[in-house]
Amino acid sequence: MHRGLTIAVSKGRIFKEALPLLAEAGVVLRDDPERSRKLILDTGEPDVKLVIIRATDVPTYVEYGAADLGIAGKDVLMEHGGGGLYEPLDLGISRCRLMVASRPDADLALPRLRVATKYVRSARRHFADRGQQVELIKLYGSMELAPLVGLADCIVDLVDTGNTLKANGLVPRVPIADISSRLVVNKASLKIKHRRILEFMSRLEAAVAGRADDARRAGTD
Ligand code: PRT
Ligand code: MG
Repeated sequence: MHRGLTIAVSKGRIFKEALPLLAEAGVVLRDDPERSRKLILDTGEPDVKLVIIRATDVPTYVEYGAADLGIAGKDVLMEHGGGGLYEPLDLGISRCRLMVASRPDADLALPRLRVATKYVRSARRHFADRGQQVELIKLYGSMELAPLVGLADCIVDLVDTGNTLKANGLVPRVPIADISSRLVVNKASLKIKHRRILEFMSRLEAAVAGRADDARRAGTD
């Protein structure tokens, strides 16, 4: 583990929204991430690096200390399972909802309901909490297709605008969780690099609070 800070992020939508927050917290990228194929990006501060990985790998890197900090969706963190890392800050970005969705006429009370999802753990917990026996079918993408081809009775997936569901003749049925991106921290790093990490966290927290103020002001105008 080097002495500076390594921050793990994924390149998709979270990255786009996280960059301005990181910049406000003093972490400015020196490489253009859209153009660069580098997996380790330098920042304006010589001892702070970003590592670019798959969204679902962020909790793993941080838990094992390959990165001190990371930014990951709550959906990914719920699937990973907590305990191995700290989750001190809700960044309020990349918001969406984890939902049960289906064709409008689907009966969700069916015995042995077939549920297709990438979110097997969250789906299992949701139905178990309601005492419902379901058959979980693990998929890695394009969940919306499953009910259309008879693979499943419903899906558990992320919904933002609802456009993807609509375009495929599906409707949202039951909300499971509100999702946003979180800062996660390696437990040993927090002890060893305590001051450095707390300082970074407080700057990031201020940037997030600034956003919330802007949003509130825009809402009342
Ligand atoms: O591609 P890779 O496997 O590396 O990862 P990824 O594509 O899952 O990662 P990335 O970087 O795109 O980020 C995914 C993260 O963004 C998720 O883990 C969530 O925390 C967050 N997020 C927020 C979303 C959405 N909103 C979202 N709407 N991730 C995915 N979607 C998808 C959803 O799965 C569905 O297919 O968008 C579609 C629905 O959008 P609407 O607007 O049509 O409802
Ligand atoms: Mg993607």
